[in-house]
Amino acid sequence: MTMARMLTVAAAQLGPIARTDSKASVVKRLLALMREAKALGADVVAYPELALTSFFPRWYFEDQAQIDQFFETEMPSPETQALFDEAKRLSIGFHLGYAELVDNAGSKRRFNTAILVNQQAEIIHRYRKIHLPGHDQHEPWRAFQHLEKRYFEVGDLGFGVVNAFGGLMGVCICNDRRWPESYRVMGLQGVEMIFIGYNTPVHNPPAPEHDALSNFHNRLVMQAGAYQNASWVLGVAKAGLEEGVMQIGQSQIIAPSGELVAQCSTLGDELCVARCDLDLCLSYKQTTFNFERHRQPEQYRLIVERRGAQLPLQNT
Ligand code: CDV
Repeated sequence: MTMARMLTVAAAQLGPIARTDSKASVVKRLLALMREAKALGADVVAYPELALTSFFPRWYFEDQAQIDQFFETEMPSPETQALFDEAKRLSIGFHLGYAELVDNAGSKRRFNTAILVNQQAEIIHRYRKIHLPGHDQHEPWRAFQHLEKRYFEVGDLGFGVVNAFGGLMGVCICNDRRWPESYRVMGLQGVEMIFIGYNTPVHNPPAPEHDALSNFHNRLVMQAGAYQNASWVLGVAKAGLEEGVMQIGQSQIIAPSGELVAQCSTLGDELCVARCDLDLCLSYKQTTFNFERHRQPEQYRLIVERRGAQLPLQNT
């Protein structure tokens, strides 16, 4: 008989963060959510992408010093130390997204990063966002910018999976969730829970006809990713009207069956909590998605050999 492996997780959705809000004031909000998560029995609390500041890629800055104010040069940093201290005191793990500035003897690299921290407040996993959406030049015609391609480098750590919290944990960030490859690379390492923080504007300037489908697409990709890779998925939003830009909420916890088991209902600071049996992954991993038995990687070569679509030659 299979024993259940229960992990109680809380998706800690954040409401808007103003540009003038200090990191210290945001950390106070994160601490309040952490304490509430613990009181509700959570073993792990998950915060969104770039959780310490307003979503700054919406602005075009020329002054690098101004951009760098949104970044952390160390973790824990003086402002976030309190999070690590409280996590250790409460014995709760956490997932945190933030802007990471790596300074190697004067050579600076910037990443959109998320970490997993265990109940002893040790960083046990780091992921740097790979699918960076948006553009790298100022495009004034847009209602707001999306300059992730300007402010961040493509992540260099791959889609790793780590043994933590009694199971196999993975992380990807926001736009990564729209790409089946993100989930599959983790699925091929046996992932059992995937943490995904996001900042998703309702309005998509290059394709406004998609706006009405923003919440649907959010659910669609995460439910498909969970089911097709037999893994739990936690999606955590920074939501609401932030500096004039409306962002979707619907932070959610999805089972390996693809079913939604918990979801936030506001656009503010809010927890949704689920008691997740990691062993629920097994029946999918051993049957429909038994990769070893059913996958045909030789037939998928184009996925790694080709980036963009090339049309087949016409028959003449
Ligand atoms: N932060 C993001 O990666 N946002 C993108 C938006 C720009 C489409 C997303 O995929 O939600």
